[in-house]
Amino acid sequence: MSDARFITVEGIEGAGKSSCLAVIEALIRRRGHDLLVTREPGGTPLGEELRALLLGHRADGMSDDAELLLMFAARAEHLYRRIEPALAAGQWVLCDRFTDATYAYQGYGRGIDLARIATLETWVQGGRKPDLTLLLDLPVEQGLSRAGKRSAPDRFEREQTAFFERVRAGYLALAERSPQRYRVIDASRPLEPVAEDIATTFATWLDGDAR
Ligand code: Z5A
Repeated sequence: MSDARFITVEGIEGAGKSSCLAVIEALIRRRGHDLLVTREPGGTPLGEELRALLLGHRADGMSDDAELLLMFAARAEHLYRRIEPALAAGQWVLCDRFTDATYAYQGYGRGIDLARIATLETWVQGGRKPDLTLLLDLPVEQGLSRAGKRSAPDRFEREQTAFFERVRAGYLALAERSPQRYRVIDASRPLEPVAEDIATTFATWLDGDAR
């Protein structure tokens, strides 16, 4: 049986996912594992086209249900073309966001019933879930301030603070519900201690309670 693992990284705007993904990637490669690094929405040619639709601005906006279904359409393609084949071939998968982002943003953020998301999750993923999810948690104001220093905001980044407060609370609720799978990292600190915490957390998970 393959010992490949599926690891996801989550967090609100400006949590520092990109920086932390590089740290985790280095840790996994250092242990000699073959690795696919990917992201959602995206990760395939069709998925990247859907990402552009999802993040882009339209004069007439986008309904919440359309947004939810496009997220899962991109995910179905991603699982079918990249994630499942990689895991089956023994390759580890490190993914920047996955279905927890749908619960957090479309569920807690937009207010879509979580049971409807769960139905789509079962349909698209069967029993597939990440083995480990690192949640980079920090206060919303701090995240928005970090993110604000970057380029022009996308459709999600233009949401108000209250939206991101709901998303953050949603992530923390998800982490509380699945303590076996989640590790919450205090991402409000400078990058160096955050990276050290990730390294320790990851090593402990790998050597201890991983499958
Ligand atoms: N979305 C959804 O709604 N539903 C779904 O199912 C999925 C996604 C899968 C795009 O995702 C949007 O899709 C996302 C949710 C939605 N929208 N939002 N918000 P994305 O992951 O591509 O977008 P993002 O959240 O903007 O991620 P990002 O670009 O990777 O940014 P980040 O997580 O904030 O990370 P960063 O670029 O590493 O850090 C931001 C800045 O802070 C940067 O200047 C860093 O140098 C700095 N930084 C990072 N860490 C630190 C520390 N520790 N101290 C100080 N400064 C730091």
